[in-house]
Amino acid sequence: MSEDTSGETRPAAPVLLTGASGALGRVLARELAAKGWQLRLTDIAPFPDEVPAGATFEAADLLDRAAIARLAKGCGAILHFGGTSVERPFDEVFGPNVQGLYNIYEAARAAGARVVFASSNHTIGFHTRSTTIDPDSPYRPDSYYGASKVWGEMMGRLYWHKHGVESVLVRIGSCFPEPVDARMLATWLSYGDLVRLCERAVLAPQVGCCVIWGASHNSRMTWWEGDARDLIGWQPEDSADGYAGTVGDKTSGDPVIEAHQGGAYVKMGWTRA
Ligand code: 15L
Repeated sequence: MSEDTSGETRPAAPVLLTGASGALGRVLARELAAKGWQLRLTDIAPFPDEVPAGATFEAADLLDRAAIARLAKGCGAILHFGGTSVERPFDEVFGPNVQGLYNIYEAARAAGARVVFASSNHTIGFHTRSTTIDPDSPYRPDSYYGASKVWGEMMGRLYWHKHGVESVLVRIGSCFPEPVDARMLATWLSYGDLVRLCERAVLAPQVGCCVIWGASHNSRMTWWEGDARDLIGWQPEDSADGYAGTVGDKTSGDPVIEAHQGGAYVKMGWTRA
């Protein structure tokens, strides 16, 4: 769907942003609207900011299939940031992150839209920190939340092979204003790098169904390699390295947490001896 062959920085068609009222959604809404993008914002929660110029907001539940299809109609891309974004009891994850994904992909198929999916490092959280993995390494979800993101990635693959719906599956590390602990010296994704990543994921000419590791240019980011950043034309510009002096000693003290890429999520609900 890209329009970037002539250097365009705006998609020709509107872009649907789900999860617009969440922390990352609000950043994307503000920054992409400022670039002149036509945004359709949606979330189950009210949008807490002033709706930016060129954008509209409509509250919708991801489980409302008809509403999601209507919102996606005429869009060239869906930035899917909606759903449960942390570990929760299974029943709270299942609806938005499993059934909701079906509604998103059906809406994308009907609209002929590309999906940029906010996946997570918790799809692979049980890989150890001494291992370097690539997008073809086995899934090792560390939580119901992580397993739901695996399902989202599987839907992306299914809809690409069966229906030709393109997806950029962004395995976000830790996207916060700044790193707050030692793990984030590896996993941190700055807001600026997130916005530029989403921009390229929407504008890149052809993406098929590809995976991007959502982390900034952190010299300790040695756990993840071999993604599709060259295909979409994205390189991170920020780095967590400058925070090493302030957060480098902030660890949990738990050897299981510190051994695994997913950090604290691996110990949530843990019952293993
Ligand atoms: C995520 O996927 C979560 O959405 C976020 O709240 C953090 O926990 C992040 O992963 C992380 O691993 O730091």
